[in-house]
Amino acid sequence: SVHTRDQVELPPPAIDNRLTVHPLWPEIDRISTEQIQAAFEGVGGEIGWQLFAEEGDMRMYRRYVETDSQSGEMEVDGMVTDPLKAMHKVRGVTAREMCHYFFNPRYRYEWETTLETMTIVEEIASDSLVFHQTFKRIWPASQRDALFWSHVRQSSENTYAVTNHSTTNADYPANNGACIRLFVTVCLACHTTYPAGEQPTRDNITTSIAYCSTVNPGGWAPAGVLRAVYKREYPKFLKRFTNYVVEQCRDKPIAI
Ligand code: 18C
Repeated sequence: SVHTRDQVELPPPAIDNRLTVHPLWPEIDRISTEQIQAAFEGVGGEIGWQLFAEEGDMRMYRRYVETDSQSGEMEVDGMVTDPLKAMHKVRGVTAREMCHYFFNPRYRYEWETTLETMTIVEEIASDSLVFHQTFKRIWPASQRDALFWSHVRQSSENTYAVTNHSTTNADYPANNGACIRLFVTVCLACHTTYPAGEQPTRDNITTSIAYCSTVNPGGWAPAGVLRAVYKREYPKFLKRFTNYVVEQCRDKPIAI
C-alpha cells in the first residue's frame, strides 16, 4: 500500500517488536497499562479531587499531596507533589492524531512553552523514546531538568495513549550541574467516538482526553510558588496543545 511520509510516522497500531526486547520493556508495559487504566477511571467516585480550572469542555482537578523530600513519605509541610487530572473534549481530531503530536519530538517546541532544551537520549523503537529536557527557571527556585521514557500505544479500538515516566541514564546523571532533577509521570489518554453507522470525518468525530500528571520537584521549592505555577501552566498547556493539534489537522486527511 502507498503511505505518505506523515502516515508512516503516526503511532503504530501494534507494539513495535524492537521495544519488547529492550531492558525497559517490562517497566514501560506495566506503567503504561496502569496509567491508561487510571486515566479513564475519572474523578467521580474518588475522594479528594478538587476542581481548580474549568473552561468550555475542559475540567482540571488536583489532590493536595505533600511528601518528605528524602523518604518520599506523605507529610504535612513537605514537598508539593499534587497529582493532577484533566478531562477535555475536542472535536475534529482523532485520538491517534492527538497522541502523534504529543509523542513526536518534531512538534514539541511548537506547543510546549515550559521547555528550554530537549535532547533525544535513545530511540528505543518507533513507539518509544528517551528524552532529556531542561525547563525554564522559576525564581527563586533552581532550574529543573528531567530524563524520561515516552511510549505511545493503541490501548483499544479508537483509543491511543502516551505515557511518560522518569528513568535514569549514566550519561545524564542527576543534580550534577545547574539543574535539580525532577521526576514525572504523565499520561495523555484519548478516545475517539463518532455516530454509529457513519464513517469518521472531521465533522462528526469527538475525542475525549484524560491527562494525568504527577511531578515531584526533586528538591526544595516553595509550596505557594509551585501551586501558583501549575495552576497557571496546566490549563495553558492543555488549551494550547489541543488548539495546536486542531490547527495542524485541519486540512489533512483524517488518521483514525
Ligand atoms: O506533559 C507535558 N509535557 C511533556 C513533554 O514535554 C512531558 C513533560 C513533563 C514535564 C513536566 C514538568 C514541567 C516542569 C516545568 C517547570 C518549569 C515551568 C516553567 C514555566 C514558566 C514559564 O510530559 C505538559 C507539561 C505541562 C507542564 C505544566 C507545569 C507543571 C508544573 C509542575 C511543577 C514543577 C516543579 C518545578 C519546580 C520549581 C517551582 C518553584
